[in-house]
Amino acid sequence: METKDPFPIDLRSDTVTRPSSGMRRAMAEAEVGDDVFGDDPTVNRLQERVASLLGKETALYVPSGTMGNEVAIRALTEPGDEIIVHRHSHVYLYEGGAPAMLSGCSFHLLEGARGLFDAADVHAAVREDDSHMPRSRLVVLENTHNRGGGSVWPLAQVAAVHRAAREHDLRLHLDGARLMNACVATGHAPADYTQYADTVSICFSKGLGAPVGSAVAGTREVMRRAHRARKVFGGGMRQAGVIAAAALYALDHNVARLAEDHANARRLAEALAAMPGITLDPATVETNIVYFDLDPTIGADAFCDALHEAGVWMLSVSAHRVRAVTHLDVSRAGFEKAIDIIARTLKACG
Ligand code: TLP
Repeated sequence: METKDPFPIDLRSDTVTRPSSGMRRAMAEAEVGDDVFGDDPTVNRLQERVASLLGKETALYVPSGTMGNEVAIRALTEPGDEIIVHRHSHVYLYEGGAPAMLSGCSFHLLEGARGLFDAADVHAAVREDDSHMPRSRLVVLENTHNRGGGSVWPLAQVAAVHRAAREHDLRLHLDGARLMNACVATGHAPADYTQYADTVSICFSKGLGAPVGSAVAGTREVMRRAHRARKVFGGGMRQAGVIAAAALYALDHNVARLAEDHANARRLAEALAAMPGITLDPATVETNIVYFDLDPTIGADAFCDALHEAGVWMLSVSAHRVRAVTHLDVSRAGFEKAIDIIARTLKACG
């Protein structure tokens, strides 16, 4: 594993990683064809690999996590349907209103600590069968939960939510952009979670280090609809084997090492928690995402600007809240350097 430790140290997201030389070699050597005709051998290999990894009949390669979620939503719903989802979920907050725009769906928003909810919340959210009301149709879970701080869904809670959904004949989509983080953190296999989902999306371009690409998986019947939606949404790609090769490389080389990102996140969280002016409980850091709060006298925008200047990049997410995400382009030594810079910047801001 090469250690690049570029400077500045970019912790805004795990999407910022650059393909390693091994990954670039795999991309350069990829066998390709026209994937809209279905004959890119590398894309086909990736799709088979993902279907088997996720325990689903078939999988579809898509350009982004957003498209993976949105083709799944389009495949599982009809216009007028309502989607039951946590109010901090990616599909609601960060996909530009796509379920409304592309699938004609509205949302029923749930509360719950760290992006999680339970079976009782689903029961309470389901609408009566009454023509005045939208039709409850789909539950979306996010694992790990991004805004929830990289939180991991307990398996029993996923099973209970799934049971509740089925009692009302609802479908379930799992936004598994960081599902591999959940698996590495818990030791569960992906299929342990995905057995409860009709469709599941995963991303190669987050902690797995690929430059682009996601996949969505499900039954052949549902994925036929998803495949159609991918074309309609403009996601049909041609010689996509060049990027699918990066995803295959990521699955071969970058899954088990997510444990290092989790350890680095915990180390960063412990160091931040010890700094005056920062509120953070390191025990809440389960995977690679660290959120922390600044004293009311320190604005998150000003703090992040000062940090940026000093060479550590983080995201200001609200007035006094900041996000840092660990990933494979920053080693433990890089984090020690970042911690030093953060402590000095905080002192100057305080
Ligand atoms: N998340 C990005 C931003 O959009 C916030 C990030 O930096 O974390 N599901 C989840 C849970 C995600 O966190 C993301 C990306 C997506 C879906 C969408 O993936 P892309 O960016 O590939 O469309």
